[in-house]
Amino acid sequence: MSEQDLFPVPREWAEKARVDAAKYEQLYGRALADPGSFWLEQAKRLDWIKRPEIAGDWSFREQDFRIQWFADGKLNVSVNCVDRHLKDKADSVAILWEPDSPDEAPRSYTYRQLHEEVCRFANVLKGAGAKKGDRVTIYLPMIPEAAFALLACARIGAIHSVVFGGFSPEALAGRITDCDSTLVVTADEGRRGGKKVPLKANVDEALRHCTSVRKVVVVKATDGTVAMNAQRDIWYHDAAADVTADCPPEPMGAEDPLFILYTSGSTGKPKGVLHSTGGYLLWASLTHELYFDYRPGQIYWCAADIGWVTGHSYIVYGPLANGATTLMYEGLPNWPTPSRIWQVADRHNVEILYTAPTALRALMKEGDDYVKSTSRKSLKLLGTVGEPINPEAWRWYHEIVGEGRCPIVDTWWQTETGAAMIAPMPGAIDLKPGSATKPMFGIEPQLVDGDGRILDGATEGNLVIARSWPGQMRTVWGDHQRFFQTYFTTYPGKYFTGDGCRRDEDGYYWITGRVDDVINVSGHRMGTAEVESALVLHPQVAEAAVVGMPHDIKGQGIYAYVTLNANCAASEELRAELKQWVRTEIGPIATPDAIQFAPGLPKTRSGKIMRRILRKIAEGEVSSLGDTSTLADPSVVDDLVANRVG
Ligand code: 6R9
Repeated sequence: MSEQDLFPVPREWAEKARVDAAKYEQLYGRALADPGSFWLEQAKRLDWIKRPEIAGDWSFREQDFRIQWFADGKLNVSVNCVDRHLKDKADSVAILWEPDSPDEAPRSYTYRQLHEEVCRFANVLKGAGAKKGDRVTIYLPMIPEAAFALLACARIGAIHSVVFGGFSPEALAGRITDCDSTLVVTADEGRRGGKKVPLKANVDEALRHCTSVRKVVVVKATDGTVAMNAQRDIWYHDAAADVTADCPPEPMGAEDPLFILYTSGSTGKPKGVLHSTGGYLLWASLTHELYFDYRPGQIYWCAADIGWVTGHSYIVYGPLANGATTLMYEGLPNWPTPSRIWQVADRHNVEILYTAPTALRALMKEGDDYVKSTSRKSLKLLGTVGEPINPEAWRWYHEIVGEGRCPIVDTWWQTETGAAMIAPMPGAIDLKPGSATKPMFGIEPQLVDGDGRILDGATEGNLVIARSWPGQMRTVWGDHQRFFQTYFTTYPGKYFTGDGCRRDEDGYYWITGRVDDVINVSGHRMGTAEVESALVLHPQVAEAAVVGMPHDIKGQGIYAYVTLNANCAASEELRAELKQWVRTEIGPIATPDAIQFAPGLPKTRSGKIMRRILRKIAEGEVSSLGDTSTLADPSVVDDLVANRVG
């Protein structure tokens, strides 16, 4: 299949579209020409305590750097996601929960029940001392209480920081300490693919290194035995029995923080990406409705984990702001069988499914029978996110899973952007497999060369966004300078995404992947610097350099070059030990796929590691290493090539 394949908008989609091709062009033009009135009108989709009179107020330049949206508005996010639907949707299902094991019964919560759960949870948090502006770290499995906890924080104005349940105690401790969380919400254990995850024990371990935490609220999820510290730990079910289901929402400024979410960058420790209350919610809600063409009554399933931004924006905030029925799944797409994801879709009559290319590639490998043995008749639209989708996986998703009838909505965005930025609006944009297609209203993408020159027409370059949008992150928690430095100095006056991108003759955008030292493993961002830091903590490691390597299922794998201390010998045992070491330091998702012991790394005379060469070797492209003459010791390259792993 060639990249030139075009899948025109089906007639029935164009006819019923909220936004068809002509309207897309018109609204896209208006949002750029008259952003003030456009965004104030869009803001009406939210319920405000005080409706804003100003839209964007921003500058990406150093002298007056600021990003604000709807700054004079006041609202509460939990009211927008719950209370306002009580008028006409109290008895429709808000959250539909599918447990890890198919033998267990699903659970569902109507908007009325969700209201009660959120208020009760909010009162428990208050009882544990949380108040407006406090940071609450949430380390939970994919259970309904995770959604309640997020909304409960929003209700009282506490800032949540969700840490993915697969992260290690060390990674958790770092994220708790960075934002001085006073409260942690966790569960006894998590369950995924039939395996238990000792969440509470991990919290206990993490808190040996943290001084800010006063209370730990523990949700009983599996009934596993856990140690409880009488001064510090509270069982959620005990505390919930002692509070009422009445909790007045805290009025919040649109610019007040809603949450922090840590994400990997190209340097140093993970950054606490901070999102706002008003602009973020507007962006999540608008993009959820338009990109998934969400209609009342539809069952919508975003198969991400709440520990990632996709879970925040497209399991919780976007769909609930729109009064949707959002399905939350505790387990893995391929357990206990590679049919599970489709079985879940059938069981709940899912109409909209949103997942990641890495999951599709893994399922594709198992063969079509696992798909064809299921019905999938309910499916109407299929979304993807997290990394570029290769045309083979796109075609499989379209032909085999969707039987040719479902548009594939490939959404490009980032933790930093809050919600989707470039994607095909299903009634408006013809599809090209592998292209995220066209920008959302108000998004002005540009491609620039290394010197920041704007490239016109069909071309390839670095992807920047030339103006602010409501869902943009507002700062890096505790380090506003790092925020400016990371995103606005490479190409002054523009937001730099870190992604490379091509634009074709039709103005379609094709994301080509990261151009910085961030790798994308199974759709999860990993800073190579983080893995390197973990490796050099090992007593036998002198130096480490980590790069991405191509991987059939994960998209990219982690390839680590390790130089040992003098007197330390390379061995298979040590290789296994180092892999385990990184797992323990960061979490299973950071486990290196390959470790090559290297007596020396290719460095310039000024001591900089030439990653370009290391990447080529990891990719197996040893015949095109380019110029190595500027290396301090060109001979190290021969050793690296000779001892390549894989
Ligand atoms: C939402 C999310 C962001 C990075 C981003 C890019 C890659 C995400 C993509 C995509 C091509 C898509 N990415 N979606 N690349 N096509 N549809 O994934 O956020 O975890 O912060 O990752 O993921 O490289 O810069 P995050």
